[in-house]
Amino acid sequence: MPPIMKDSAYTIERCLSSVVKASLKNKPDYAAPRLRNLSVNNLPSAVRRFVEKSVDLCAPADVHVMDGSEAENRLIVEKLLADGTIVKLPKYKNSYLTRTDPKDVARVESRTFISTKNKCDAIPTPASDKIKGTLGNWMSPEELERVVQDRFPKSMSGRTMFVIPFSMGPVGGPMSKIGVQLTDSPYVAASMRIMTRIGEPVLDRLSKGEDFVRALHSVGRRQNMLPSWPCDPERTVILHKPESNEIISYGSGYGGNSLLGKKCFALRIGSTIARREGWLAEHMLIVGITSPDGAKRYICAAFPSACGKTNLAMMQAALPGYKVECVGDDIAWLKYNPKTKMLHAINPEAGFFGVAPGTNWKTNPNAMATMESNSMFTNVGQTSDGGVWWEGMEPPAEGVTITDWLGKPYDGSSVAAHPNSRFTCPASQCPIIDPLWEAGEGVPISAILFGGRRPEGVPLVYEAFNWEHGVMVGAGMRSESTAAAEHQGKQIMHDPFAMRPFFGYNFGDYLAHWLSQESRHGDIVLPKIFHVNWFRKDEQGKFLWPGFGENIRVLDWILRRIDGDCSILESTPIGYVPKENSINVEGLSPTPNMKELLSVPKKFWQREAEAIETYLKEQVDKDVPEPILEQIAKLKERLSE
Ligand code: GTP
Ligand code: SPV
Ligand code: MN
Repeated sequence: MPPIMKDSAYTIERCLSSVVKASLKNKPDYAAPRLRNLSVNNLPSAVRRFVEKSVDLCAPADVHVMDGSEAENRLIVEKLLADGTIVKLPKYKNSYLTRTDPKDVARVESRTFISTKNKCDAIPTPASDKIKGTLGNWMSPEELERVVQDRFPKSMSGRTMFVIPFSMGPVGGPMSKIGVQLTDSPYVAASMRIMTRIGEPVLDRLSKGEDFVRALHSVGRRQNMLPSWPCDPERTVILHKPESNEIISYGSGYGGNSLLGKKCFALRIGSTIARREGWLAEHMLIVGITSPDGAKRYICAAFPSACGKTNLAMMQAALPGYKVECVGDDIAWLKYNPKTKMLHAINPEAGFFGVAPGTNWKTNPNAMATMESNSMFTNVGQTSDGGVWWEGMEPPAEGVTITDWLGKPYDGSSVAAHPNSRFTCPASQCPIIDPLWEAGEGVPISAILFGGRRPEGVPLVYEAFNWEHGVMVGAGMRSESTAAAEHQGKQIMHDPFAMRPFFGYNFGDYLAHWLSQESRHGDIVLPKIFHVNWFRKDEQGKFLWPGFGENIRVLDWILRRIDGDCSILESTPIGYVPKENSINVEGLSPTPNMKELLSVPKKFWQREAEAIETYLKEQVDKDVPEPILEQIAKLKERLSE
């Protein structure tokens, strides 16, 4: 047993308060707020064993069990300020700015692994040895052990280990799941408090014996480390063991690499649990739309990273009479509900970790209002009047100067904010948060949208002929790469279901699981499936569609389709597209070129169908379900007529 566990008087109060006091050497009279005593010794035994084992391995200076309280958060913030990790932003209430190490700014797909006994359970086997698999990385359990032993021993020395009991989904909800994250990053501890539900209510569930996902995180250390942002980018690894519901992440403090409830739990481990239990864990926003006649429908949309989920989820509808309300902006857990016979979705998260650049009072006023207080900004520019600034935001007031994300004076020669800079803020602060956003049983889903950044060939919207065809549309998704991960340039990449970086198991099996939703529940009313593209460009490289709040015009067409209006359709080889003049463009100036936006160029689509087929055959080979290949064959046939 590690020595610190033997000390039965070892409590949260002594620990975090003294850590903070030690960091505030220049404020000797600092009085730390009083905290409840949550002792490691009183943790439910399974949690305690996990903590003890990890303390043994990582050798932190002390351990702090988080209760999630306001007083506790104040202490963590004090520590972050004293360490120089964050600075206060006096322009907003209780908000802070972090500058990371410039080498730790995005998710690292290449260093993310799924570890299973059999490789084929985790990733598909490409058709030949010469083809490099692009649908995830596998690691053997033995190799994983070596990687862990190479990085974690004493990785937390001198630091506090935070024990974060957290719930994905409302605490105790029928679709919710629990995790315990151990981390040596107070920035991660503070961010997890915004992004998930943490603390005592979750401990209560744990003490009733509820199972939990074990998530171990250390930022590690390297030479010449920034004291304010420790990390180890050269040795970063994000490991998942779906067979034992474990996540082990080393070397990065950034986003999905370190906020382990998000991509690691809610998507990678989540998708494997979902498969076992018969539901779906997806990279999707959830939004409620009320049309002028008062009918309210919920839809989900899967777009790849930095392709518009947050913006659609919080859209300020430009058409009068429409009301949009937000349930979630990044992840949806969907499950058949026997009462409604529909798929119901919950947002497992409690906060938004949104792309900052491009966000402003015109494009996304609701996001701007959400982050006016209690928010953490990461790698954005800082203004001399105590606020933030990024590319695309309204210009700062006369005389205000900007410091860029690297801490240097901004002179316009480079960017002020890193392209993947983010805001972290509580979802509850969103002015259009849906009244049912915390409903344990989720909201009924009438449509699923797929989409991506497609400068060419892909219409503004089209509808799949049926569920099987829709699953093929999801499988065939492609999009321009963005700054959300480490890919260079703007290549059009395959990103099936916007899940390529997030599959927890073999994509072939994932497709079979999606297809099985139709037969699994005989009476299921499946959502209609659509594909949208806000990013088609003209010959000058300008977006053809105004996007943002004007996207309601496309949603309006989709809602009419959900209502069964067949008079607004035109059948094309790729699916149903809107009939001429069936999308309301009234009041748009300039009038968009709808003919171009809705066109389905045959040559382009013949190449596209070929590319999708080649991709699936090369990458997934024998694991592609037969119905998907049949759907592609039918598509090719329709395109040759
Ligand atoms: P992740 O958080 O990485 O998953 O991204 P996301 O899918 O939530 O994307 P987000 O809504 O944050 O948008 C990413 C970028 O695309 C931002 O710079 C937006 O301003 C821009 N964007 C979003 N919607 C639209 C749109 O309808 N049209 C155009 N032209 N740009 C958009
Ligand atoms: C994404 O990349 O899809 C994100 C950001 O939402 S991260 O949490 O870093 O994965
Ligand atoms: Mn995302």
